[in-house]
Amino acid sequence: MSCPRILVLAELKPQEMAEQLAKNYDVVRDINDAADVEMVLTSGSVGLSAEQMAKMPNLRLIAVNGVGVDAVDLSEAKKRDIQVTTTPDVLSSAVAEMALGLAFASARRIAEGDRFIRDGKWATDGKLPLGSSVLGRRAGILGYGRIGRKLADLLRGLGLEVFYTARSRKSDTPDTYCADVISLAHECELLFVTASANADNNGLVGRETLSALGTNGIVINVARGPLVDAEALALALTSGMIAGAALDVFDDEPHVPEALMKAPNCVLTPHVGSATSEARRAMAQLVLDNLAAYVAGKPLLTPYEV
Ligand code: 8YV
Repeated sequence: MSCPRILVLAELKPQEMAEQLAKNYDVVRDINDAADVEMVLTSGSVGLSAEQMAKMPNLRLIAVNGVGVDAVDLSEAKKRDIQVTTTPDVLSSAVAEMALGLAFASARRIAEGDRFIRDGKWATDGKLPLGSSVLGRRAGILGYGRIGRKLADLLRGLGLEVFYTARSRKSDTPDTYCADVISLAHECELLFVTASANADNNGLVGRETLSALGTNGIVINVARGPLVDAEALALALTSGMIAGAALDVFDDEPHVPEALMKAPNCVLTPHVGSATSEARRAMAQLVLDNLAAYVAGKPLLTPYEV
């Protein structure tokens, strides 16, 4: 029996997971050779557009190796009754610990200190400016889904007081609900962005939110670039309206605005929130399990309701 064909737009990692895929499927990488495929494997950042879907009249399943579906044209998928799967839960710890790491990197000037040494400034310029503590501060979480809640657990474990905003107040948490992002920013000094992105929350963290966060405030974004207004953020950093930022995600990856590159105390990482071998292996396994379920005509393990 021939292997089912699949268009792969984003490779599974680590390598042995890509090998498992190649063993069980006829992998196609050029969309122009994929007119007959029923399955596509993509990632949160690569996604799948309506134009791409149009090239695959038989498409039945979009398997996203990640949780963000903002780059997938969901309305087109719904219109064509194409199923979508994602990889929830298995990456939450990795993304949450990255957010925590970024908070420390910015507050304690870790990335800046590394550059300071490598640039030979320790001997000539003396000391770095003082950093600030993470422990003992008030944390705010924008987006209280799986990743936000995992992060909240970690922060509480470190003794931080945690506030959050989400579509609705949750009854099963000790954390304090804020009705909107501006009241959240008023309450906290470390503002973590973990919300999923959609057309309605573009630039949600903008000038007003940054001003509410205040001069000791630090913004940490591990969700999607457009949630934070990059121009307003660069200005807030340069003018001292806030103290720092740490960003793993950007509007137009892999391009990072010059203003953010030049902004003081702005830590930048290349969208690596889930990029640990443990998380990526678990994500890849879940992708493979969803594909196998689809091929066997069984229910998907982690369907995304479109
Ligand atoms: C992945 C992500 O890095 O899950 C997501 O939406 O952004 C990350 O976990 C991404 O899928 C890789 O492109």
